[in-house]
Amino acid sequence: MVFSTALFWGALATPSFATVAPGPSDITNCDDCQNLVNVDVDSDGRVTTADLLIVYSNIRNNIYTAASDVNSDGFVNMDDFTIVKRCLGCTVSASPFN
Ligand SMILES: [Ca+2]
Ligand SMILES: [Ca+2]
Repeated sequence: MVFSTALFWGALATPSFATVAPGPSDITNCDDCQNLVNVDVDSDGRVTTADLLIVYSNIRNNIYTAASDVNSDGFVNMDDFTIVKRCLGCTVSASPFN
């Protein structure tokens, strides 16, 4: 428990964390969708409009969930939406957050 708390605060204190998060322009193919981000928001193994709608709904309602924060930058915003949009149709591993 102490160890995981330290990891959590360590991640928050790292100033470069947000700048290294992948953005929409980093997503060029399904390999990027698999390796750089966690785009399977509903964990069904595919990237569909259902994933897109979950992210969109969370943006609209100002709800943060780790699963919807597909690029893990601490925010659920249009970057996440655009990344999921670019990955539509890809088969990926399920998000570790669900
Ligand atoms: Ca999905
Ligand atoms: Ca994000």
